[in-house]
Amino acid sequence: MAGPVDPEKQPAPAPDGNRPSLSLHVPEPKYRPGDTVDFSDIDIGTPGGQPRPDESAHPSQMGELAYSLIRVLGDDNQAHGPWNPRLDPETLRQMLGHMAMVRAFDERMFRGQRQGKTSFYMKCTGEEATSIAPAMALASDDMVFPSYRQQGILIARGYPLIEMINQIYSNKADKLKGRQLPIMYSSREHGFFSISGNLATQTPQAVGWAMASAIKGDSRIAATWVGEGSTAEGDFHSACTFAAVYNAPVILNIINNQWAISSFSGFAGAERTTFAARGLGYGIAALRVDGNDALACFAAAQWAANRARANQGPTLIEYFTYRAEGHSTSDDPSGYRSAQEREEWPLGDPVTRLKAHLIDIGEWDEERHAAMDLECAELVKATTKEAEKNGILGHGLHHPFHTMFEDVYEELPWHLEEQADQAIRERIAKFGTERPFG
Ligand SMILES: Cc1ncc(C[n+]2csc(CCOP(=O)(O)OP(=O)(O)O)c2C)c(N)n1
Repeated sequence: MAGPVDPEKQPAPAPDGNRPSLSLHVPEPKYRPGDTVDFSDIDIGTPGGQPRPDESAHPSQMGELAYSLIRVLGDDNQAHGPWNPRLDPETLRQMLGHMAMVRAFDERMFRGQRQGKTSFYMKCTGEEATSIAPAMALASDDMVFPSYRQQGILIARGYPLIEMINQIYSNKADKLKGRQLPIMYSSREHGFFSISGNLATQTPQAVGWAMASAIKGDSRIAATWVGEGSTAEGDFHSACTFAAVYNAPVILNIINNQWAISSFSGFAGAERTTFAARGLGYGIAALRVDGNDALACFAAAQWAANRARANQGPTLIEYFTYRAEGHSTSDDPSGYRSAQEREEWPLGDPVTRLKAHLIDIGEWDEERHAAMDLECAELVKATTKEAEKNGILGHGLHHPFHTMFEDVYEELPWHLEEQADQAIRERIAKFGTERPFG
């Protein structure tokens, strides 16, 4: 049987006169499993070397910021340049604490999946700064439309850990009643829009929400997060068009972590230009930021939030980072990329870098850091035990079966009522009760 067609390997058809035969380029990642990785061709610029334009600057006057990298933390662990947000030590420690908590949470939930307590989990290792720093730069009542790798926003906004775990376990205390894939949180009180598994749908929703906020004369802005792979979806481009046309008070964050499961960023266009540069084509202010530098992430988000709040329009921010672990618990990255990539990533680790900065300015030390890590791990462990009382995967302590028919329609349509009755009758006939497991 014929294999997949590789246009580059097809025999060239006979040229028509003097015209060359056409061909396509199919992107191929530089490194595959076992390959030696050399990232020295990535231009990471100099910390502190990027200009900081006025927050009302016209996008056309700041084009270079879509191609360079805004960086603040240097190899000397000091903060440099005009993008230094000059945060006080207490705020820096808080930021570090949120990142440590996300890491501890991710570790335990990942393990919980391996132990069969949940069906699914997604870590954000290496990308913590890209959700926590922007969340801290926004007002607590600004509306966020995240993707599935922004658990850091909920942690930064003080969402109870136990609610996150109940949702991950889909247990009887799960506020979403088991209707969402584990990790697809939702919290109206925390301004956290329901996560959608359909990639990029959150981007036009964020723009629409921001437009509505402006129409109502409100002062709250919106922010959305989307993976670089997902920017290939049409929804993202509709979002950009609406944001630009109506000068919507919105921040479009692209998390470029280099991989979309096993597809490298080249399949979404990274070989041609930067993701930040997409903004320029729409007339949207665009910033490209070292996503492993928490101070640069904060500064860029603050710049964009001030701009939106002052009716100066939307900003698109590309956070240049690296997905240090698998896409999810269902993924094994050793099958498609070199294990060396993580070690060789030229922008280091966001937690290590912020920690080193705090130590360098005399506001932190190794002992306090170790104690904080331990405290986070203990808290997550204790909360996990608490959540387990409400049930884990397969233990049947979930919401009653018939609730799947509730909350969608104000009045249940007749055909669903029929289905509900039939399902409950069959369940009782089989198990003698509607809730055979508890
Ligand atoms: C519309 C749509 N297409 C495909 C998928 C399957 N899918 C889920 S995650 C994912 C990769 C997304 O990668 P990226 O946007 O780069 O985000 P990352 O996972 O790296 O954070 C794909 C293809 C989906 N959920 N929705």
